[in-house]
Amino acid sequence: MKKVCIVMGSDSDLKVMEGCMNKLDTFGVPYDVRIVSAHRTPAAAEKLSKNAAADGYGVIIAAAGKAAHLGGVLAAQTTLPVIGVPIKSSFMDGLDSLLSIVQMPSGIPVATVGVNAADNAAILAVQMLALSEPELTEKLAQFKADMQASVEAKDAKISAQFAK
Ligand code: RP5
Repeated sequence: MKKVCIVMGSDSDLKVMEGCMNKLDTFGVPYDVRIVSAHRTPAAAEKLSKNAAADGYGVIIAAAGKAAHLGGVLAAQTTLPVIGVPIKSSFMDGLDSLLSIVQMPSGIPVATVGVNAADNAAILAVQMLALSEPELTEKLAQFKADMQASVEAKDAKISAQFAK
């Protein structure tokens, strides 16, 4: 199975991105974790994205905050899909990160999830890998069924609680 490359702009993004790693673990999807910055280590960013496909990755998840150019810089130099995770920064509650990642120019998309939505980035990555891994499709179907059962149980509980 191809791996996911989780790239963070800083170790300060780690706490949020642990949610991504945990979710990938539940699906049994292999991943590597890197700290590479579009601004502080641009040569490493270029090397990572240019070699990502040959290094066995099927998708890149790029998490960054503030002027969050990491996802776009990685997407510019690989044909692999790149998923961007905007990290909630100290200013603007992450709106700066979100817009920096999502507003890519035509031709270089970054599939952007919500602010701090590390788990959704993992699920989206699993869905991409599932296109060539039937076993992951089965796990995704079970994941959705479990989620549905959980919400239905909450619905039954709350409707009984407020029944008149
Ligand atoms: C971005 O700048 C990182 O992704 C991080 O979210 C933000 C702040 O980085 P630190 O100053 O905490 O290292 O590049």
